Amino acid sequence: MKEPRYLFPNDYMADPSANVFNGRLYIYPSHDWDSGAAEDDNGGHFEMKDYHVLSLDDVEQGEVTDHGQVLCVDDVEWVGRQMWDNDVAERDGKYYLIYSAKDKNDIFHLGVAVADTPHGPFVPQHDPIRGSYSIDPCAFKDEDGEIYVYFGGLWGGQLQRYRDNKALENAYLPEGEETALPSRVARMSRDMMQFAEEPKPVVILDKDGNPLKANDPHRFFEASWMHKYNGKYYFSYSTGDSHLLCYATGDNPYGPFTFQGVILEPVVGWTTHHSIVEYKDKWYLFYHDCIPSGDITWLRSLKVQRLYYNEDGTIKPVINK
Ligand code: FUB
Repeated sequence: MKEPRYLFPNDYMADPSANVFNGRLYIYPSHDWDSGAAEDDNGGHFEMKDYHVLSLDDVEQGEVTDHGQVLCVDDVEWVGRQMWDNDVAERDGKYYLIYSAKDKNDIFHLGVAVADTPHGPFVPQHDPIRGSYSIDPCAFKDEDGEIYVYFGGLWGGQLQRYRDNKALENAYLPEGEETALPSRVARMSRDMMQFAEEPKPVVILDKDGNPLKANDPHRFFEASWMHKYNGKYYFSYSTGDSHLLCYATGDNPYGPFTFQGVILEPVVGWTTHHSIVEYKDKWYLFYHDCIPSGDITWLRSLKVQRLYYNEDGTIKPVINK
């Protein structure tokens, strides 16, 4: 695979969470559309109202199956609008879709919906996960069977409204030399319906062991992803307003993680969001850009490219041609 592949030219989709279930590759994207909402710094133009599941068995040239709509805003009692990024994890033969959406007061939470197959349809819980907030869940299953959800996003993702898992009276976004706001991680309960613990900060350290600062273009903004390679934990994320995909590595799912480098330079479009997965002995980066829509930032297209590691375990930067 020499060139990146656009996966689904039939429709605009973004934020691909790629997972392998039963030997097939499934993609859980956000479903973009043109709602007519004006663009703003809080993502008011991302008015997504449903999810589709895509699957394929050959990433490089195989046919992509669209399993159709698997969950929509009207299916969920607590959701008001904006179904953003989602991901799926399997436990004991059931598939749990964890998604971010705004409640009827315009506050983001994470919800759970359950299915018997990886392609749904997914039956939603009546209420969001207790104590959940912000956006962009990544559901990571470790080799011991524990499932961890990484989440959080700045600006429209509302993470700056919380400290120590409590809502602040006034949002606070660190600036300059202050420590950057971290993503969060929580282990899921056995039944996958709740957090099994209070969410913890995902701390990213520089090579000197200091937490990344708010003015660092490599600091966390949104789009957490976790994968494991050769026993190491790779936490990757988007830097939002500096438009990079970066990664940091650690020895356990909670971190701390040490910053390693940039995976992908800015793509066409404001947002950048990805997942990394091994399928049929090859590693891939799934992401999106806005080239097909002519740089309309809320109409994004899914892409995939091979991803390679160096011998020392660092990731070779991916060139987005
Ligand atoms: O798709 C809506 C938002 O845009 C996601 O939640 C962010 O990660 C960004 O891709």
